[in-house]
Amino acid sequence: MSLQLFAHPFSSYCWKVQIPLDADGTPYTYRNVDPSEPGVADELKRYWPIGKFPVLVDDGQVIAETSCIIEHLQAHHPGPNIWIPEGEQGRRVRFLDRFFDLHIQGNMQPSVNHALRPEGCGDLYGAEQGLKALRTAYDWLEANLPDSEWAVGDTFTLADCAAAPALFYADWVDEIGTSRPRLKAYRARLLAHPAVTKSIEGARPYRAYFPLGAPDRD
Ligand SMILES: N[C@@H](CCC(=O)N[C@@H](CS)C(=O)NCC(=O)O)C(=O)O
Repeated sequence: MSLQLFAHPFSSYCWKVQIPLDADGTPYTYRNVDPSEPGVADELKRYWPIGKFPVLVDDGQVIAETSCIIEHLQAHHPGPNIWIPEGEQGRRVRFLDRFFDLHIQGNMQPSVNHALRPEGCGDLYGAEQGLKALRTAYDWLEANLPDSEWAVGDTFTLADCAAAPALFYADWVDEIGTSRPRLKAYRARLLAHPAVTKSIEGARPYRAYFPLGAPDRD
């Protein structure tokens, strides 16, 4: 078995896949696409011309898109965790996975893009619209997260793998704040999970990449 993960330690979507790999104790080779590692980003593009990461290469088979990668891991490299349960619980897990990717990550990204673009090329309107939608998504989570430890019951699933990086970085863009205690407490539980902590620590040397500053609270 040879698993290679083309990824960047600071990338939120890469955390989403590192978390289940590390939580299961699945062995893999980390191929860091950072510019300080010459040739790795070019190799990634040979496997996956779209160029987005993470990408998993499993004995030559290329798997892209984080939710699909986690589904592949569950099918072909199962560990102690069930990332996508069967039945109704599984449908809720898949829905929340989409929610965190689309409505949390997707709505914070315009602010990050705006801050990263060269002078005069930003999109302030898009960033502000994104922030409005991000706050609506926070409010929906505050009203709809369950009383259980994790997003769907007491088992850490794909939904929590998506939630951890999304809420970690979104809070830096627009703080969840004390008016959303349920969501704030859920984020804190996620950050304390050992596999999430590993990704947070691995990303620490790259924090200067984040254009909106890295608050010292995490
Ligand atoms: N829908 C994709 C999103 C992947 C994604 O946007 N990755 C970012 C890093 S967090 C990336 O590749 N950025 C570099 C680029 O867009 O060129 C997934 O779930 O895998």
